[in-house]
Amino acid sequence: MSGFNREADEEVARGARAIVVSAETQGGDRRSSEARLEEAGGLALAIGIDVQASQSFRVRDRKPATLFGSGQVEAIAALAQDHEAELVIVDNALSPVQQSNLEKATKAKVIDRTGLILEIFGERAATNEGRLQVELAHLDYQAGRLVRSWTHLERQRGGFGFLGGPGETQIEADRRMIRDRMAKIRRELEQVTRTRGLHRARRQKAPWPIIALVGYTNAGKSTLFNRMTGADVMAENLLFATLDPTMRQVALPGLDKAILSDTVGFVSDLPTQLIAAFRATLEEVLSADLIVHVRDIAHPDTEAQRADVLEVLEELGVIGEGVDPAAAVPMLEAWNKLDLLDEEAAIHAHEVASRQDNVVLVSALTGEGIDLLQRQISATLTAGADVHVLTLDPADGAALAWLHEHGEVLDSTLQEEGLHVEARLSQSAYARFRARAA
Ligand SMILES: Nc1nc2c(ncn2[C@@H]2O[C@H](COP(=O)(O)OP(=O)(O)OP(=O)(O)O)[C@@H](O)[C@H]2O)c(=O)[nH]1
Ligand SMILES: [Mg+2]
Repeated sequence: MSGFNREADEEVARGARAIVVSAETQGGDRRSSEARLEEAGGLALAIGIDVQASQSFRVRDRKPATLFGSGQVEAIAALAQDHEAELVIVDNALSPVQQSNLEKATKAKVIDRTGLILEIFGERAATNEGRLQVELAHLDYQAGRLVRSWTHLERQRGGFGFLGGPGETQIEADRRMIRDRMAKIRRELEQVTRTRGLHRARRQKAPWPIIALVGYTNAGKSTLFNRMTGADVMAENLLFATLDPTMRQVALPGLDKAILSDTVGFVSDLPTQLIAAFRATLEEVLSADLIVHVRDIAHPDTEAQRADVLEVLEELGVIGEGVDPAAAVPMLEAWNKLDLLDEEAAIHAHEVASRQDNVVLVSALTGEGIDLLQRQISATLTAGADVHVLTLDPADGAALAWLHEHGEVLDSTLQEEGLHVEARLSQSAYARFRARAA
């Protein structure tokens, strides 16, 4: 990323020596502290940071000034010194005050989990849109920090009543600059989204169902995508290997044509700024006809990861309260990395999966179960497909476009009561169309 924002918040250098610490609060977590630390280490590795040591600390109540207790802060400072760390990664969310106090205590640069994830996304963003989205998220993150330290200064100044001290002027100027830049990026993003809207309109002429792969980072989405489409997108043992969505045609039994889309992985505590910035991209992907939730079934935290993914999907309004289950986008779970399970675990997984009709066990690596997954995808997409005769408002071009995108429009004639459309729709598409019209 370029621009002034980098000067305000120095870049984290590749190869920087770092330690990772986390504050473990009681009962607040779905996964073990080791697993969390390991994941944080993986995130750091994703941008080439040289992690020397990691440790988690039990924190009974979060200290507003430093998050950690004073003895713990000393221990962290000693750990940083022992390892000559120039960077301390705190795998929690830090307030600006906590961050700056910890920097003073450790004499190292301190970044929190959100900052780290933003760094990774900043480095990975390859398309113009991706770069804009990440910069927007980063600015949003910084703006929050400036606002808070500004009120903090204001309070310090107390009731003296003189305005425009040097600090305040600087921060106000920074704030204005950030606001202006954010507005500019939003406009640019709108432009990009409009252009993409055109692409989408073009695609509507060829009404193919879209299948979206979603899942936790490193679950194997890109590997599965490559396996099913014969594509060659980057698939690596690296967190957030994929950032920009990719779409490819895919051959499925009994279907003329379908589009498969690979997209950014999720992670626990995905910064809200990032979800907001990526909403446009994700929404397009998630307006799919079918979501395949790819899970790393061999990962010790597979259940926690599943819950994290569902949480993000809920935040995006794909599932959860307010979404009529009948009108929700159908979802399948692909339990991936089957090859990594030992025999006993594999038998157990098969047993559990066989009791659910929306689970398929696969190995994207060996290809096992892929044919089954493809058949299941076809079956779900065509389930209960029926020809419906619908009457549309002739002025409602969007409704007709929707039918083209999610079903097969067989005939349309303009009549007195409106536009009569004959369309073949799957059960789920029909339910979604009715929910949309209501
Ligand atoms: N053993 C095994 N490894 C797999 C399988 N599928 C994927 N992998 C490995 O898991 C790692 C991550 O795979 P990706 O396909 O990049 O995962 P992703 O979900 O696209 O990850 P992000 O793009 O980072 O969100 C790679 O090292 C893959 O080789 C599988 O079925 N078995
Ligand atoms: Mg990927």
